[in-house]
Amino acid sequence: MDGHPGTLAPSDTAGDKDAAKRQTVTPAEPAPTPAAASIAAPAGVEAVKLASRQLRGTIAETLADEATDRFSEDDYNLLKFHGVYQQYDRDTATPRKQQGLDKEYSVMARTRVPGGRLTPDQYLALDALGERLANGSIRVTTRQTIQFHGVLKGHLPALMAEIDEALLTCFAACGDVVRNVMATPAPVKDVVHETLNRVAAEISSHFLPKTSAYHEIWVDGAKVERPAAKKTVKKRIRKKAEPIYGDSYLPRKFKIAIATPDDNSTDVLTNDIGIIALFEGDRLAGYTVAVGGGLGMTHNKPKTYPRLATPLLFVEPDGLLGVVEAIVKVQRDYGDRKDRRHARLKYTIDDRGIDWMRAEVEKVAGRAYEDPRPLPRFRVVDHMGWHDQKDGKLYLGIPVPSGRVSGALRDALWDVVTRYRPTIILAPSQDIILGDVDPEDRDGIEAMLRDHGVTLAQDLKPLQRWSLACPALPTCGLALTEAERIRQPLVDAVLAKLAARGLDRETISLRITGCPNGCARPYAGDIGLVGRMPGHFALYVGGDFEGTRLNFRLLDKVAEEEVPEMLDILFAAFVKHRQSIESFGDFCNRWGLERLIQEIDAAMPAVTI
Ligand code: SRM
Ligand code: SF4
Repeated sequence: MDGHPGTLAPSDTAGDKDAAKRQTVTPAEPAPTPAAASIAAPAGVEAVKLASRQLRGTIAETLADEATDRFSEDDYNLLKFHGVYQQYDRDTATPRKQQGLDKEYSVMARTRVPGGRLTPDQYLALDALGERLANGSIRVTTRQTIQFHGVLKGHLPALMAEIDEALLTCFAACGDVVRNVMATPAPVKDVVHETLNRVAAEISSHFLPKTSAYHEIWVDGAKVERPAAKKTVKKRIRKKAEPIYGDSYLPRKFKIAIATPDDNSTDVLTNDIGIIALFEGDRLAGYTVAVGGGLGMTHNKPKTYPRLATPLLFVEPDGLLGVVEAIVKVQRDYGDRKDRRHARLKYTIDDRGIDWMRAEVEKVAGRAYEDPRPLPRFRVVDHMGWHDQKDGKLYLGIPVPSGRVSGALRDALWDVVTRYRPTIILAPSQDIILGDVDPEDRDGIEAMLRDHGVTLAQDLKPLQRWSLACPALPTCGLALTEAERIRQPLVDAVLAKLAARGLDRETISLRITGCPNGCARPYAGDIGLVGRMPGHFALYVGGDFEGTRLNFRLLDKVAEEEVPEMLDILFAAFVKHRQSIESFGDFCNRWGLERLIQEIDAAMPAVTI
């Protein structure tokens, strides 16, 4: 589909101009009412969804067409619902262009793994697929899933079919639907943790789209001869209604996480719906449900901004699914379908008010709810290293730098999982937890990991353990800077500054992203580095480690090599002026933007702000 008359390329979101063109941007206007939405002719991605015959489009036809190595723009948009993003190698694009060659296209595929739980066989199957059909690695994401990069179009059907054989799916891992539901990763066998996991899995199943398109294309489709796929797929279409989503699905991606105040590993308030389970001892009293979290923004577009979720109501345990469904339906009907940059629930709420939201949710659910219960202070638990599972078994958190499982770490995990068969939990910190370990296997596992040269949690300083980076270059079409590939040297350089001031044992989180979309949740940590333009980052400080306060932008365009020096000015002030056991994030927040800027100006007058 070509862009409709209102389609403009955004100027500064993306490094990839093609990706920028794919985004439909229209001037911001009030969110449409359901009636208004039905009168206006759907455009852009909305029109693609509506015409897609429930997410089929021409994906099967393009798969069968061996003459092309890529999908059309319409199918690019639909593929997301199938967990697949078309990408190209950004490292080789320019040199190839200079030689008159086309880009090297491939796809990224993302699984859907509620709460990040995998069996050992599932993990081994995914690892093997990473070797055979992707770029030789798998990657743990910040929402507890596994991604494959560098999958060639011709390998995609096999990849998807084998993921299905492993009893996993990529369906609804991306797209305008409820995405992977996150839960606290600790595999502790107690009422609290088991409840969180069960609930995450129930919500995830409840919101899986009902269309049989995924099955037809990737499961049935993979069983038929490729040239016959087009005909066969057409014959097999079984139309199922989408009772929750309708034919246009949601206006935009929709994210849900669950946590307890005792462990906010999921950064629950950064989600469209953040569910905070409140226990009285072992008894689940119910949930405070918060709405309107989301981090994506665009530089220099103040109408886009990160936001933490606002507590909306309290619901008893049995009422949770009902209220979550009502919230999703309100967003389905009132979310902005004209401007995708204004289409998340956070904007619906800010445009219409939290009281409107509560009233609308109660109308859709057909009942009233209690006010949200006050929340105790949040904590974030360190799941790396060995921990007691409370059932006689142990779990081991293994740091995975930027979530990338490759090289020696990948070999080590393969050997450990094959030999000891632990359960696998993908953590929101991009790390891997081995669960259900017999205490007598502890030494053997540790020795096996050491033999492969794996760095264990006890070898790392807090900053190394608590730093995240998104993939950015070379795969992400929206990246303005590096992130994953510079994480280690950058973290080491910042750590050296901390060490020189005796601060290297401080618990400080550092989150790096290659653009302002916020995939490694940079606005919800102590320090955020957000790709601004090639080689330059915006520096954010003043958030809290527990994920309950957003940080603020201190400097706009800091050269990558100057980041440690800039932070060192703040570390020096922190050492001198911190109050009692105040954390670095709390200190920056207390001092505020102006005073911190004065400090930087005094130390380094020539800095560009
Ligand atoms: Fe993200 C788009 C990677 C978590 C906000 N994200 C992308 C894409 C698909 C780029 C694209 O649209 O072409 C990235 C693929 C890069 C690649 O090469 O793999 C991408 N996002 C990721 C992952 C893999 C980062 C990671 O380091 O693990 C995470 C996958 C999670 C998963 O398994 O589902 C990931 N993305 C997030 C998060 C964090 C979270 O959800 O907890 C956010 C911020 C929270 C939020 O949604 O507001 C996030 N991603 C975005 C946005 C901005 C959305 C917005 O409202 O403006 C985009 C761009 C978009 O949607 O237009 C985006
Ligand atoms: Fe890509 Fe990183 Fe930006 Fe996400 S934050 S869109 S992964 S560059």
